[in-house]
Amino acid sequence: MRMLILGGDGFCGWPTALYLSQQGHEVAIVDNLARRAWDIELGTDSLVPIASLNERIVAWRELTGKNIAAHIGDLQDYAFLSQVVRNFQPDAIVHYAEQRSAPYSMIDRAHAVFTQVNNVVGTLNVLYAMKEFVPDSHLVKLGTMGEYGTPNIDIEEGYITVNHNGRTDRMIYPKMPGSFYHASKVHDSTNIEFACRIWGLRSTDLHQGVVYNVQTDETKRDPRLANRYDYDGVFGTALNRFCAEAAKGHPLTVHGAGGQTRGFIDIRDTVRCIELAALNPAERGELRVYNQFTEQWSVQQLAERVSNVAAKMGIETTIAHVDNPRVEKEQHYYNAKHTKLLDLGLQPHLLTDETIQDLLASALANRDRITLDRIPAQVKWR
Ligand code: NAD
Ligand code: USQ
Repeated sequence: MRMLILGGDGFCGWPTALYLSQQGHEVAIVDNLARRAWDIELGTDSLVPIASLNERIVAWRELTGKNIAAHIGDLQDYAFLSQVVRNFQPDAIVHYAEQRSAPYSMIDRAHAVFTQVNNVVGTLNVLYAMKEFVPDSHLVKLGTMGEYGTPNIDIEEGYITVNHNGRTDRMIYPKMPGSFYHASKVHDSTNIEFACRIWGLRSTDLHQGVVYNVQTDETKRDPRLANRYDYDGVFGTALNRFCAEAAKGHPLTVHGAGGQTRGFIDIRDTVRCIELAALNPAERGELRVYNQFTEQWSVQQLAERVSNVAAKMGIETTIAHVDNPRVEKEQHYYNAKHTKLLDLGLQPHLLTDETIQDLLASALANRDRITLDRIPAQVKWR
């Protein structure tokens, strides 16, 4: 298939581009390299050194003989985006290219506005480019489990049947996002559903949980192919962050009580889910929603898992219940369905001690690159 990876220089996008190329698909990347600029803005960097996008692509070509085209530009620039889409004629457009940090979106008004404009306008431009130049193409859009929030009922995969005053309808599952970033994904989902309904586009909205682990079979093949490893208080996410904290001798930063429960997925399953969705496209006019995670954990459970594995490796850790910078439920019901990708053939990598060990080993090897004062999560929701 011809696969256009929007955001193909990022944490999920780069390993996806390599995986799809390895599977024999024709891959092209669009990215404006904004993520690298946000590291500079925040005074942080990937824990594992990463090569430039150009060096990455050259390394892949040298190793495999396979070419990945790169187009550097912004999704908000419709002339640029529509030209790439028109020329490449993708069978599937995999859309990762958004500002994806909840804390970044909560820094202040300017960062909230930037996040929503970047994400919502970028996605609207993708929809218009599809309508204009590739109406039969399939949009594989990365949404987030955080669109649903933490309701006190089971979470379905996108839709729920509601009985109200004697009448019944299948409706979009209610949303309760936890940050202006998560809200931008809700706005995207609304626009995508509308575009599918009125223009007959096809899309799969992957409501992905928190991604953990860093490297895939492909990114491990050469240091120049290495994936980014975020550990800082703005872009670092639970589990990977706990491993970096353990390696640096920093207490594991559980926010508040630690009963916050989320869906989690290994990066090696992320890349496979994208291929499964692309190989089994939605119908014209259809918006499908798949919940893309494989296990649910509370942050306290994850901190304990990391702490136990670290102990076996001779690393002493403490778990600190820091004041929660966010406004979120710290103890709650959570039961989210996630069978649709399994039905398509996903064979999950469940969280093992070996994966935690690998993350700890990688963080230890790059321990000197961790800046202690970048670790605390300082962005407050209130
Ligand atoms: P990332 O920040 O590492 O990658 C996103 C990439 O998109 C970056 O390379 C960035 O430069 C690019 N980009 C952003 N805005 C752009 C624009 N306007 N034009 C062109 N390029 C742009 O993020 P990630 O962790 O790889 O996440 C990818 C997607 O998956 C995001 O949409 C995110 O919301 C979603 N997601 C991520 C996770 C996770 O845990 N990382 C979990 C669920 C969903
Ligand atoms: N948390 C801690 N300690 C930390 C970091 C986080 O307790 O050091 C807690 C947070 O308070 C939250 C939970 O862990 O309750 C998850 O936070 P996170 O930073 O790991 O992830 P989140 O902000 O939810 O965002 C990440 C990605 C985002 C994606 C989302 C999937 O950055 O792009 O959309 O995971 S989901 O959580 O399902 O919405």
